[in-house]
Amino acid sequence: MLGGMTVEPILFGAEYSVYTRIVRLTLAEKGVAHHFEAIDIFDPASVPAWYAGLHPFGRIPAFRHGILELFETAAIARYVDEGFPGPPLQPSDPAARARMAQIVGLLDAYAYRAMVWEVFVERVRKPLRGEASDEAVIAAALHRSERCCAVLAGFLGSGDWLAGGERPSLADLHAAPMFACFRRAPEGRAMLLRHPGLAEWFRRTVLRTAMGTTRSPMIGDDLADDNA
Ligand SMILES: N[C@@H](CCC(=O)N[C@@H](CS)C(=O)NCC(=O)O)C(=O)O
Repeated sequence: MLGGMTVEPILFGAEYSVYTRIVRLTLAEKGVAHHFEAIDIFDPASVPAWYAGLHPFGRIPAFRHGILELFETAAIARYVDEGFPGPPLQPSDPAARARMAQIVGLLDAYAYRAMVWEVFVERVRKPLRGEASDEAVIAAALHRSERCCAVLAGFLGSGDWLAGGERPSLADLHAAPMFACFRRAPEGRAMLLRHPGLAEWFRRTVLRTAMGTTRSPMIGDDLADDNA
């Protein structure tokens, strides 16, 4: 364990949160015992004042391990992988590792807002709240989501995992919670059907990683609507 820190880490976040789920998945895949402290970032009145000291940008998740405090999911996931025993979640080959980092970067920069907020939230969550979906936002986001799917399908090729190799990596764990939301929208499911390799990757990831034990209350069973 890095720095000889033997205390259990604490993850601050919410079970409904895509980014919190990425860290929960990473901790589960590594088998790291930890504490979970709920922070409902979308109910600002419930967020304790001290949380601003942990995450100066007011997002979730945040992470504490002994004296180390971290925010930004990709950094937390890398620390969990490198700082704890358990199966390695990053390729050792430099090129594959760079591809993994590239995928994590593109998911953050180009996929999350389009696939989660502008497709899933617009199409699925807003109607549940009695609000109208903004069709123009969805249409533009589907265009950007298609680019993400095409690029990821290209990286996947005929392999099992996004960064290549025989095992899931942090790239798969970063992508899966975003796709779990995206495919809740009919347009997201239809897009995945047009990228069958990616659809099969999602199914494989759900079945062969800790997706089942880190379910989001917004999603439930990630494969429930497989035939819908
Ligand atoms: N760059 C951050 C993004 C985290 C993020 O956007 N988290 C969402 C929840 S999944 C959040 O806190 N949203 C609150 C808000 O946008 O006000 C990371 O990698 O951790």
